[in-house]
Amino acid sequence: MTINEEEWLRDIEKRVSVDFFKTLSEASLEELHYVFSREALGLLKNNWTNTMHHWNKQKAKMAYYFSAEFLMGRWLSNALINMGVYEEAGEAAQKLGINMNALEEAEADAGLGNGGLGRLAACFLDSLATGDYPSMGYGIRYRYGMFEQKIVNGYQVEKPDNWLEHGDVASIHRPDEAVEVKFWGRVAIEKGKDNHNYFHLYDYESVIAVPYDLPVPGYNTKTVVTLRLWEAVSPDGFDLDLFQAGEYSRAVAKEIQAENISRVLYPNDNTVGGKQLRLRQQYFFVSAGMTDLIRRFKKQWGKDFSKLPDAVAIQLNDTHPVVAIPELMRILVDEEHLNWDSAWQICIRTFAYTNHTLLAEALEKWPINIFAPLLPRIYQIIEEINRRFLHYLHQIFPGDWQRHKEMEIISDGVIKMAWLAIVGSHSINGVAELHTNLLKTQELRLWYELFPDKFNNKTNGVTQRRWLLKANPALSEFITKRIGDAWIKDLNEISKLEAYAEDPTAQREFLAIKAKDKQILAEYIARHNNIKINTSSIFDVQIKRLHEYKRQLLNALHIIYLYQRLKADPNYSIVPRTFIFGAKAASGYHQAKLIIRLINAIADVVNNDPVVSNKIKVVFMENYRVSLAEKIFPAADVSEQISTAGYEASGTGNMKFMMNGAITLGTLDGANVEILELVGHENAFIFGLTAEEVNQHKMSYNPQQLLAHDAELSAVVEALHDPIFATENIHMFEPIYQSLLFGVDGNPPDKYMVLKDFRPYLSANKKLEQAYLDEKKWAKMALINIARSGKFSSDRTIKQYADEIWHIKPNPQK
Ligand code: T68
Repeated sequence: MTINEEEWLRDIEKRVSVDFFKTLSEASLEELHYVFSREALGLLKNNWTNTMHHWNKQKAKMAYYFSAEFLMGRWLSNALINMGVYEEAGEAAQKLGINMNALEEAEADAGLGNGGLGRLAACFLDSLATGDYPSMGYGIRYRYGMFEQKIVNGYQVEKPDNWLEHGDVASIHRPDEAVEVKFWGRVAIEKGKDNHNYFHLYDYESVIAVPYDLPVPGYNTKTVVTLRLWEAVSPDGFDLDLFQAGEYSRAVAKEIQAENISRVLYPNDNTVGGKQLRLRQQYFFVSAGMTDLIRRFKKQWGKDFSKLPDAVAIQLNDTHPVVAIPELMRILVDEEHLNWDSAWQICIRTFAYTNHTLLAEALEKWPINIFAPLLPRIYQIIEEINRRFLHYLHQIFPGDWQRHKEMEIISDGVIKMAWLAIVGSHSINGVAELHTNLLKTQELRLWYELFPDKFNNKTNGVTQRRWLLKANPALSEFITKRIGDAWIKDLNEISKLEAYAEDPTAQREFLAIKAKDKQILAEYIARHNNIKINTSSIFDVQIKRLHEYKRQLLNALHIIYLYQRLKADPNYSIVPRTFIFGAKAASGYHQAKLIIRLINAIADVVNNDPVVSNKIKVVFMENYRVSLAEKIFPAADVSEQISTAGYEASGTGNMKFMMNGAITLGTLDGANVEILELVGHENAFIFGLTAEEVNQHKMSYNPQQLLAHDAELSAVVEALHDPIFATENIHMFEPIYQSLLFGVDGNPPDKYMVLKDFRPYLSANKKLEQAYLDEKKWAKMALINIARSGKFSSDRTIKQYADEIWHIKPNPQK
């Protein structure tokens, strides 16, 4: 693809005039960014429409990715890169006196996701498009995405994320494709002429789902995949009569209630709240998506629904979209009049489910008293699925009542969405080898015994186009100069870089690039945090959601330890290090928020103490998000992946660090295990309990005993009461102290074994420091990490989903 510069510039000027009544010089950066984006949209328009036409005409089997979250980040530069016109667009911008970087910075992130799960969905779309796979994403167009985080006096404060403030830069509003979604109401049964019972809903409330389509262009291909996000609107606006009567609030109440559905993203990762609005969100986008895809199916295949599993594969991203299973049953049985058994077989063959967590608090269980009134017919269908499933269980395991009880989809007043997902799908996958094995042997053991063939692993991946090519242009050039650019579409190619791991020139050049990337980040930190950092220090980075199981606390305690050592002995030798954190805590997660406060307290002390501040610095980066991540990964030397083994399903940040030449300091958890398998202990710093050991220690572990034998560690923990950190009052960090020593909220003391892993973490840190001192050795390690990161491309992951679960093939336009 190319840009006709003259035309492009003329169009831009015209758009500025038509859309904003301004001249180029009057337009703001946001406005210019908007017109640039619409111009880019124009550029891919034909490829986009042709992609869908092509697949429709070919009746290609489609994969639909249903996800409550798509953490897309910025659109423009990524789209331009994939379209192959990034440079040209940059030159055109230059002609207008605009810097492409500034233009990029004017774009708000589409932060429609919490963390790993949402970002995985975004990487998958990039890989689907690049791999020419017939596919689409369905989700929710949240009016407000992941909250904006401010740090005020060391505390996290949340602000609404008004990401659409300057317009929706990249999507197309499609009211012509709107569909109706029904809530509440009652179920009527009617006898048909054929003497069958037919069900329908009456007295329901309608909400209209209006799609916004976001194009995701593949890299160096004509394929453009659509992400269809639904917005909720009221079917009949507001109540004019009430308005006339001056009852303004009541007049708009219905409208607001409808719009509330897509108002805001729930900011919890790895926990569920069980709020009715959340369920409304789930059914809303699922029902809209199902109606949409059935409509498309019928255009191609008419009413031959036996063809559905050959035409459609649906991937359920965690349990959030699992109501899709009873929703398809409702469509097939109630609307299309299939008999239950054929409909059920179609369902199973169509659906596949991905599990993203082993945390009990993240497993969705909907109370019947919330679910049944809101979705009465769907509830009936789940009851029927459950009834038939129990019947089946009785046949397979007669008399095994305990097992039946544990596997019931509805029990103890709740609906277990994961159980429904397993029963209604033909594939259940975990997201890393270890995670899948733990699912099989622990969390879902009974299910694995019942349906061994349904279980499979799909180790996560990330798109190298955003996380290496776009985020780290200098390193990308370094790689391409040596091995060509095939790695951009096939990351296995990157293994060729290993030939340069011991090449002195390559090592020197790599270190120079890293130094430059660190310099860029240091300047950002100087501007935003007003902290001056030493760019030759180790950049040690932990960026991810704040969660106790991810153990930012372990990292923080280590810094306290270093501080105490340095204070006690200013000559204590350590390699200068900058500890960089970025993390949002769910707004209701007090313990996590307090850990942010603690990190900031440590930063205040350490950064302002002349005795230590030339050796260690601590930086908490505000408002961690995709676009900020793109600035941090390239500058990292060390990748902190220190979750308690068995808790992090996979992790994907670990992979982004690896591609950017940072060394993993991590536990044997999630995909770290697979990174270690590839690079070996000589190229990673691995420490701590294994998942198995964590399990063994659960019963016997006593942190108080441990502290009694470790004066240094004890002093570190006591620092939580030290007024030098606890500046507001000495009890401000008491909940952290309590949770470590006594356990809070019914949890055992130090549930995540922070103290148990402290000493091993310390040793790993020492080793790491030593390795860093040897520049050549470090460069070699980094180059080996990059060269062996091929497995962690989401292109590989998507190919496995396509081949092994969806049975779809690449289908590019000619
Ligand atoms: C993450 N899960 C896993 N959940 O924690 C991570 N949860 O190990 C894995 O790499 C990643 O998924 C991709 O597989 C999440 O991010 C959520 O964000 C979430 C959101 C809502 C409710 C529950």
